[in-house]
Amino acid sequence: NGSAVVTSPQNTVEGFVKEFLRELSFGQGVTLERASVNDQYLALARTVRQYLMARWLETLQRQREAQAKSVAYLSAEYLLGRQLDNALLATDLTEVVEEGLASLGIELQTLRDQETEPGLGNGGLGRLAACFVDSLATMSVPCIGYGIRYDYGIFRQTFVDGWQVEQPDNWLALGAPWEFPHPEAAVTVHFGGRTETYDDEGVERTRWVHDWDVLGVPFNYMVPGYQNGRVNTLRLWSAKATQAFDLQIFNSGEYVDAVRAQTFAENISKVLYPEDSTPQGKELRLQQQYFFVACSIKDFVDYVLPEDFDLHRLPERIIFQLNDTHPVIAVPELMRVLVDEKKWDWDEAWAVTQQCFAYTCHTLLPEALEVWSVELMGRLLPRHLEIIYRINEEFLAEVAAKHPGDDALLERMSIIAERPERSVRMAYLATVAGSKVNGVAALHSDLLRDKVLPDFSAYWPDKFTNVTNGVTPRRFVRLSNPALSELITEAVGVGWVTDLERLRGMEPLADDQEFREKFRAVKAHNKERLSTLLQARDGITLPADAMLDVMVKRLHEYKRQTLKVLHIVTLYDRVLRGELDPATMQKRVFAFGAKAAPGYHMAKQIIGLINHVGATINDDPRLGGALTVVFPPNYNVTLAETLIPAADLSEQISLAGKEASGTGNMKFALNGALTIGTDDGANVEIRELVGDDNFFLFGLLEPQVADLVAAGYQPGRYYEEDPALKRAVDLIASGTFSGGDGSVFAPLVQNLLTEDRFLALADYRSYIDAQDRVDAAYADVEGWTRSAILNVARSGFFSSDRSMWDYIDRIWHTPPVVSR
Ligand code: 26Q
Repeated sequence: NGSAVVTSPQNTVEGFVKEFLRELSFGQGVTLERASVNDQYLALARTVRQYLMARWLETLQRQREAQAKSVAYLSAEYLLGRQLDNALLATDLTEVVEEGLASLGIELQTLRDQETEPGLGNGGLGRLAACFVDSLATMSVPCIGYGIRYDYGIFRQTFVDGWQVEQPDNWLALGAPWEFPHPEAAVTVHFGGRTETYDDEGVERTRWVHDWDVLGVPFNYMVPGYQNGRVNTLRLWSAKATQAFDLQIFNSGEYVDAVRAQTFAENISKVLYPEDSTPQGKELRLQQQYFFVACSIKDFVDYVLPEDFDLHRLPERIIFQLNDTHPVIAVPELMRVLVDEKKWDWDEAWAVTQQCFAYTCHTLLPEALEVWSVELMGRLLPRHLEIIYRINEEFLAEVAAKHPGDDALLERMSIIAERPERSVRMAYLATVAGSKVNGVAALHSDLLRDKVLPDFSAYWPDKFTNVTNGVTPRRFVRLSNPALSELITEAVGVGWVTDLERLRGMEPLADDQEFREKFRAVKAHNKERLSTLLQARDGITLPADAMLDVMVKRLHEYKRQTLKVLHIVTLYDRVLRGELDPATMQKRVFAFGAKAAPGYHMAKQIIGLINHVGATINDDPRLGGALTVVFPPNYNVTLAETLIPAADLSEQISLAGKEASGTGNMKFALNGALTIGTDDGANVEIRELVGDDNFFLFGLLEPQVADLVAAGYQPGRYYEEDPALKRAVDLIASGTFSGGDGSVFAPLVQNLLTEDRFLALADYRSYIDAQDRVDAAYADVEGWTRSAILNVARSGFFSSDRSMWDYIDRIWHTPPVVSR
């Protein structure tokens, strides 16, 4: 038993201090007296991970023995957030460490704040992957997360005069104590070249004559379960130039060029693409996708499985879950391995491959569906393109046999699109290859079935299913909201951390006056904590006793940050016109957090608008501080952890039918904010669960949106017919927020009045009326608190543990491997 060689340090203050001091001297090479905060942080991280090591090795061992089926989660993004606190929680070491550090005159919080979060994702999809691997570890389900170790994660956002400016996110600069590099286990990945056929003892086969290659170096990360002795693995791949690559170029004698050429290979894992909704079809992006997927398949087949494993039984041991289409190139890659390398027949390879994949779709926007031009794919991955063509041929032949003569159907279902450019439709490939296809919220799965992939769902009705997203209660309640956690534990016991439906036990306490007071004290405490953070982080001062109204998410037109701005401007206008008295009106702080894709000009305009409106309103003495707009830059997981627990109101105002699920919406409800939201994504399920009385619904329903668009939507008519809307738009257009210069926001205004793709103007009146109801409800302190408590008590469904059970039950069939 290999695990016997590792023993954890003693789980006591003395045991911890001894190990911490050893890490400082032998790991960091410094004395306590001379150690910097970073030295202390790195030593602490290395000490804490020691406590996880025996469990990690034991988990691997146990899994090998059990020969259980594993989930291989394939995701181009993992938005992990900081690791230290999560590791302390998993090992239940927080108090020991706090005390031990204090005995050395060190504050734990100072070291927590030294950690740079790994921002290896854009937003919802990447954070979801991080929640899922947390839940699987906590549930003792075997899982390997596969992804890319980007040298640079999502950019650091700064504002210059209110406009977004991006800075590189050098998250590795101060050391990376949570990763375990394994250069000796690197795998080679090929690119380019051509294919040729050859005679293999009378059988004609194809081989790929590749042109260049790259090494994939695995970096392992621990994924600790919550106090259950289990540690799963996240394996992120980093690109290195190969020897062959070096030699080839160095031999040409151009030494300096050769060294420079190395960086070409290493560019593959250099940077995360910061787009999250309109993929640009960039070559490097396809290289990234193939790179990590090829490494992962090779890793699983050659190293994770036993040496003599019969690959015909692969579906008994693995399910590759495709996190959106980004890893779909894994499908032709597995086919290539089985057909070209293992020399299987096409049909038997296809039968196995189909059982090994399942696909999750995360979007409804047509422009977000990934396609790759045949030209590019043929140049980079010629053999994969051939395999995709063959998959398509056989699939269409099958469809044609069932629907003779329906050429239009064949054209619609073809994996290869002919227009506007011949290209591969990755979502179709995933759907054809996957054993299951799921959406991420009930409404989304319905729309996916009926609007995005209607021909496929008619063809394979049983392939389509729903798994509503969830979030991990460890990070997003237990760690991020200690005060609420204590109150919940008082009310229902400690079990809720791994069994979130137990929050239901709090329901009766919504009617308990004393409990409501405690609940309000928790909110007040969290606002205080946020206030302190924003002051230190950004020099932002939050006014006291205001409603905290929060909209945090990526900046996108479909999410409608602009609608939020129109509300703020309307309130401003009402005060200026004397319709509202700043002395008596509901005091509000509007908090925004949002990054715009660097090339998305309209999104950047909207960021500029929010900041300019904020600057004007915050400074206007006529408002007497009744309205405040704050927009701390660089919203990330770490900021979310302090911001969300302080919120009173959660803004989930996307146009109905556009937000696949949302997961921020769940985090807010679980932390006792009320939602103002449209009938979209998981909002639908949140409202059903928390009840109509505890949710502010507004806006068109999805079918109404479809009808309005079909009838020819004219935003100008709403502008003309609603005087308050007209005044709000005119204030922006006239330069009120841009020093009198109306041209600054002219493109945005013009777009709203003539196009307004996401119907902000159509939902304006309904939104404003709902906001007025929010103000009235907030004035009823006891009623509001009651609703907030009910939001918490009824949101247990949104644990990612429940999502994982649903995947296991409907898609994966991977039972937990329990401890001996
Ligand atoms: C693809 C190709 C090229 C470059 C970038 C991309 C790319 C990267 C990231 C495309 C999409 C994304 C991210 C999408 C995303 O985060 N979607 C969100 O997923 C959440 C989890 O399911 C949902 O809750 C959100 O509704 C959905 O918007």
